[in-house]
Amino acid sequence: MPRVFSGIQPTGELHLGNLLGAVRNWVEDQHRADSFYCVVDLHALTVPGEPGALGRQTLDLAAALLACGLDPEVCTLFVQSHVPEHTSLGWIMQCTTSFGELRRMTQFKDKSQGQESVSAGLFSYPALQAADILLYDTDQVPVGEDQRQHIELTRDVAERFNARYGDTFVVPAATIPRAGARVMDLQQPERKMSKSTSGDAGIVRLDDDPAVVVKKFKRAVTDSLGEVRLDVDHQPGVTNLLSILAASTGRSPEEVAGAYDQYGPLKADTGEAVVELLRPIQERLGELRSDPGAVAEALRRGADKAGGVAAEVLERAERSIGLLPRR
Ligand code: ATP
Ligand code: LTN
Repeated sequence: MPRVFSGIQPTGELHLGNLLGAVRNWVEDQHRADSFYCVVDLHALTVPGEPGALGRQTLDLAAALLACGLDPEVCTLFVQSHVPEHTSLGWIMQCTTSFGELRRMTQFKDKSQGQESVSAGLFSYPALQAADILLYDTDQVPVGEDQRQHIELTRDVAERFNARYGDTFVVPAATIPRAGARVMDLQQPERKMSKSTSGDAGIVRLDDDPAVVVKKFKRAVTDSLGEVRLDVDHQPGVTNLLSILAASTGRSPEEVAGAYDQYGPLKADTGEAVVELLRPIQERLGELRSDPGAVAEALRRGADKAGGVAAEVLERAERSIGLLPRR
């Protein structure tokens, strides 16, 4: 069985982009691969947050992932800070990654822009991400399009380490979905929908009321061309709606584009399709939120299992380098 690993930051509530770009595929992958999914709370420390809020956000995100269909009996769901091997290998990865490589990362450029103060952690973030992935002998990393560059860096770093110290790490590959890999903000369709930067009208949260979802799609920004075509450059809003409708109904964007010639019906149908997609998730989310003890217990078992694998791989890496063994 292939090994799958992916991560998500507890920086806010899960949204439609997370679901279509990543989490939906995690749910499928858990049945065909040995799958590890991690709430990367240490990555969330790279940008300022409300003191004391991270634990609650971590538990709530874990509940949302279970509501989406992750089954803790089938996959391993855990919290990054519960497995300290991540930071140990993270340091080793920082020392295997160059300043120039990190400087080229577009997520760093986006997230540091306009900030008064930028943490060193935000800059070295992709080295910790590489450690997350390499610690599990990962073959495949299911992510949205925005993470492609980080996975490429992880491959480069793994290959460099293997060449320098001998064969140690499995070199992973990104798996990016055909439809839904880049869901855009409904109000600013040239920007991706994001937990931490989208405004309320631009983002569809997993627990938005059905009436709210329909309204957000009705008000989605389109253009004045009056044509329904897949054209990211000239019609980013319309193209986004077509991609969302396609990804939500299992059709191709081309097929969906051929079925509409007006914006009103396209917006209404996309809203309805998303409401249907979210309905079963919202039902389960209500149940899970009322039993936080069960979610915390699932995370404890996940960390025990993940920690076993991570400890072995970290020790392998330390031996490859030639650090003095403790015993
Ligand atoms: P943040 O705003 O804090 O960076 P985010 O909303 O971008 O958060 P992440 O936690 O960084 O979400 O990403 C979790 C997963 O969801 C990743 O695999 C990422 O590629 C995917 N993802 C995030 N946003 C989108 C999007 N708009 N469309 C498709 N996939 C997305
Ligand atoms: N960088 C990712 C989150 C992330 C991740 C990972 C994804 C951290 N570690 C390991 C895949 C594998 C993001 O910003 N979405």
